Amino acid sequence: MRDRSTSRPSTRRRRLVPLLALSVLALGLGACAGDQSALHPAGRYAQEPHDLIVIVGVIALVVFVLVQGLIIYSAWRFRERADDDGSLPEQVHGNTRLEIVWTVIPALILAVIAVPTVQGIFSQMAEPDDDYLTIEVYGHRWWFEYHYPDHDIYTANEMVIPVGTPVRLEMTATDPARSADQGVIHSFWVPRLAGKQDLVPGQLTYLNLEADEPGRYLGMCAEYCGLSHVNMRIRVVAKTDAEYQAWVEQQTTPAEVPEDGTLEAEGRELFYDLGDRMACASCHAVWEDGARNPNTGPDLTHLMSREEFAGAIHDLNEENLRAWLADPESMKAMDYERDGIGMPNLNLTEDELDALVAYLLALD
Ligand code: HEC
Ligand SMILES: [Cu+2]
Repeated sequence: MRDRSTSRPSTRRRRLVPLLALSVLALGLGACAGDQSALHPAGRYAQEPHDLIVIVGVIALVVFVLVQGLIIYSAWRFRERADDDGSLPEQVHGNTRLEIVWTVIPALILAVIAVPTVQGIFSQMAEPDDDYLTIEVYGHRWWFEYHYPDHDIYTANEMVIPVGTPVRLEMTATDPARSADQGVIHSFWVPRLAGKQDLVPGQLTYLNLEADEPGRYLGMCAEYCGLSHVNMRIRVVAKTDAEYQAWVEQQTTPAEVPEDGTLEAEGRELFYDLGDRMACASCHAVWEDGARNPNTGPDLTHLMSREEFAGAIHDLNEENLRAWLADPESMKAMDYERDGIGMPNLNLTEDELDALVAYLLALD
């Protein structure tokens, strides 16, 4: 009786181990196949790191099989036998030729891998040969801002690009002159479109990307940058040439000023003046005329042309917008009082919320 009760759980545990290992493997492989996988490249700049992963993976597999095979073979070949006389196998100390061989082979492997690796690093950053589009990328705590110098478009969270055109990103972290955010290092990573590159305060870094097919490509900040690092996502929206031209047209058109007497017009007034509270316009630009300038927060001129907001973590709809304005910190981890970073709670009344939400929803 006693024996059975003690042996049972351990057998069960032994059965659980391979099951657990299998589920971990399945989870891991599942992650590799997803929308955000470097193993599923969607353009030439993602193809390079992908091919490198394959080359290194194959070499690693060969080394793994060889070494493990030798270990298993030795364990089996020199196993204890019933007719052992108890004497030890012949003991040897060192083998110069063998040691040179197993030092030279890895060195050669590394030298061979270094060639495509170094080439790849440079091609991710070098000026593309064909005509390309330049986009300036600013990493803020905790959202990405995009500026298109050719059209003077400012936008946030979603980077819109034309398919089949190389895009050259000129990246840096927050300009301290613009924000209380003194700038920390972020990293831009959209696995299906390119390699990964840091955004460094006070310095420009470069990264090329390109999408072969229209679609939405997911990415994220890949360098720990504080409280809401995990809420700092990237969406690259690749459009056909015609769609992209239409987008440029829309973005280079100033925002419409709502008609007097409407709820939207009331919202617009509040946007510029909230009495003794900080006005929205002290951090956000809605471009109506004159020069287009960036501000501390995301540009809202064509807010509703985007699908997501707040670091691309929330769907952009009326309900979420209202919740955001009512209490931003309930929607995204940040502490404006303490850090001066992010969006403060402006204690808006229900009426103010109605008007501001109506105004924002009209910014398309
Ligand atoms: C002190 C500066 C500040 C003030 C004042 C402020 N905001 Fe913001 N707001 C921000 C910052 C910073 C973000 C980006 C937060 C993030 O995503 O982490 C933001 C995000 C937003 C967003 C989401 C935009 C996007 O694309 O992600 C909206 C909409 C918005 N604010 C509207 C308003 C309105 C309306 C007001 C006035 C009632 C207001 N804000 C007042 C700083 C401010
Ligand atoms: Cu970041």
